[in-house]
Amino acid sequence: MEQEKQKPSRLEDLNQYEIVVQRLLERGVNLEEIAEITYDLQKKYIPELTLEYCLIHVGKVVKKREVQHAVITGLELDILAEKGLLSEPLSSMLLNDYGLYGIDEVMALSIVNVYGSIGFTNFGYVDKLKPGIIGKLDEEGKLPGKCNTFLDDIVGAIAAAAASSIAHRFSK
Ligand SMILES: [Ca+2]
Ligand SMILES: [Ca+2]
Repeated sequence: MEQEKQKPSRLEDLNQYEIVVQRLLERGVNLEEIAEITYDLQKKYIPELTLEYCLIHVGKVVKKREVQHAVITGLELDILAEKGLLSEPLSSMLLNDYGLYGIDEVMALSIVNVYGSIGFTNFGYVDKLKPGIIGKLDEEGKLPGKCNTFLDDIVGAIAAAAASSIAHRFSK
């Protein structure tokens, strides 16, 4: 495995990184579980891939300011929906994960977008198959009073973006 240089860029926010990791944890998701999806997406292309390497790339994705903004916004909407603090019709749409509501997927695309077109393919795959923690979040979101409408797409998008980040490094 090649060495990863850890240089901060203006696109990254390390303070907000801690907040975002904590928010995800509070919603029942840790970065390792996201890395497992990334690993599943990429292992067929890169036999020497390790879970640790996937976790590094998940971390890189979550350090990006643009990604952090999507996570913070999406999770907040899920939480407000659970607390009954949103007005209608949005409240029912989010609590019932209304099938024709696609703003959660659109927001997730803003995460995937950071890594170009491979990201979209990976996200489509994850969105369809709901592997690992995403399937769990999907089921949990169906419980009364629980809302994971934004969370499942955000997790899928981070995993897909990390897979794309890895793919870019190996496509030389
Ligand atoms: Ca949706
Ligand atoms: Ca969703």
